[in-house]
Amino acid sequence: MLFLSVNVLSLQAGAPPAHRASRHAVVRAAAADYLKEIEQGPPDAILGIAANFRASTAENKVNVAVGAYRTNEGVPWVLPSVREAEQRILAAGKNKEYAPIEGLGDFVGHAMEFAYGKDCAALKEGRIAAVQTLSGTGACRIAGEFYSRFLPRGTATEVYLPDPTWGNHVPIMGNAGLQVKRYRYLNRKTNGLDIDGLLADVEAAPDGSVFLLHACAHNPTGVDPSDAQWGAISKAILAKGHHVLMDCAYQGFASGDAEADASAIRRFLDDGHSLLLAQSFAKNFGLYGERVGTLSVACADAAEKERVMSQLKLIIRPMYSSPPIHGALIVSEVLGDAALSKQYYGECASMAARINEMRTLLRERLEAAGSEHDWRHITDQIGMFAFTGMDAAMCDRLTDEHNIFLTRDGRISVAGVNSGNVDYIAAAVHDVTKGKSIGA
Ligand code: PLA
Repeated sequence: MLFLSVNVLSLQAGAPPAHRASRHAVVRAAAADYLKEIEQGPPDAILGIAANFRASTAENKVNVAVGAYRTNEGVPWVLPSVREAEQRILAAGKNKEYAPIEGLGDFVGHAMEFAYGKDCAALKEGRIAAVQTLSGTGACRIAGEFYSRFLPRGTATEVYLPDPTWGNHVPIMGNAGLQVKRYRYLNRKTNGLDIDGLLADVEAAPDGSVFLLHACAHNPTGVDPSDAQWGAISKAILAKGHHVLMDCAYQGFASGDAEADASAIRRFLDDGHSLLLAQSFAKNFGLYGERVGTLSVACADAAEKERVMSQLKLIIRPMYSSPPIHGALIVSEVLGDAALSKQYYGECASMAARINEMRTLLRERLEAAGSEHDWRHITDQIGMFAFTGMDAAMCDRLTDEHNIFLTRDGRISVAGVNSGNVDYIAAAVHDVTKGKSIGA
């Protein structure tokens, strides 16, 4: 088989002598023996389902797996402000030079003001170290690497992730060499925050552990702490000398207002935490495939910031040298222009509003379909997802029998629901959940 394909290739490539092609095939087969031992790995819990959706030929298939915004017509949306910025970048005839290791300075500056606020004292004092990253995933990965190199306990440091959390957090932190632990987050009976469990776990963790917190619109639960609860969490973490990694992948999607959604970040900075922030522009700017984000570190002063910056660059350079520029130019253009920025905030709010309408509609249609479950959590939760309480068997039935593709933890990306498919989804969810208990 190997010989055959090599020979076919060599014929296509202008037929080099057959004996040379065969010799290459033999050499490759021997040298590549180790590849035969490689086991098939499992598909990704989220992106693997997106691949199954693409592969499905069912006409009525529905994708509510990945957190990617869709219009009410069910198609991806490039924000008009983003389109406008792209036109301007094209018209300006920008070159394609490498960005510096730490990314484009203008972009990083705007991104920091977006997260911490234009009036942020720490920014004005020049004590926030910040680098452009390969979106939120890249930011989390560099944060993990930074912790494992520089925290006093290094790779022995425990990093506590909420239970549940975005599935990729676990291997990201594990691959950085840290000890992955969990803290209680969702009370599955009430579908609310398990604040007592959370605070007890903060208290029980070894001093100086890392706590990863979702800045807003928690994925997958859609349950965020209240203001008072954030206050209690902040106090408890400070008392134990823990470090905080805020993962901010949905700023603007919780309330529709990116400023309001930054309140936990700003509170934690003001409270004086040992704080890292992983910021993504994938969802709120619709720049998924552009891979644009930042990692920032709150430092004591400008000199400390310089030292931290030097080390972040030493982590990045051997990994991927420098980040891509296109998405960063777009964000910079939008946030650097008052009118375009205002337009952007409106567009972001419209995405959040459509998702909220779909929450209401989905709950209504479930009730109209005759479901006797209490679906209030669908409208209580915020952000991109509904954490429905369906178990893996129910999710499998939704996919196998109804061609509705979702993650097996019962999470529905509400951004994929629209007025054209909501009745179908509601009827199918009712079908797989009737007579069974959900949640808990
Ligand atoms: N952090 C959280 C909490 C996320 O939910 C996601 C994306 C990221 C970081 C990383 O996003 P980025 O690298 O694209 O900036 N979660 C998605 C996609 C939307 C995914 O799994 O990659 C999800 O469907 O959960």
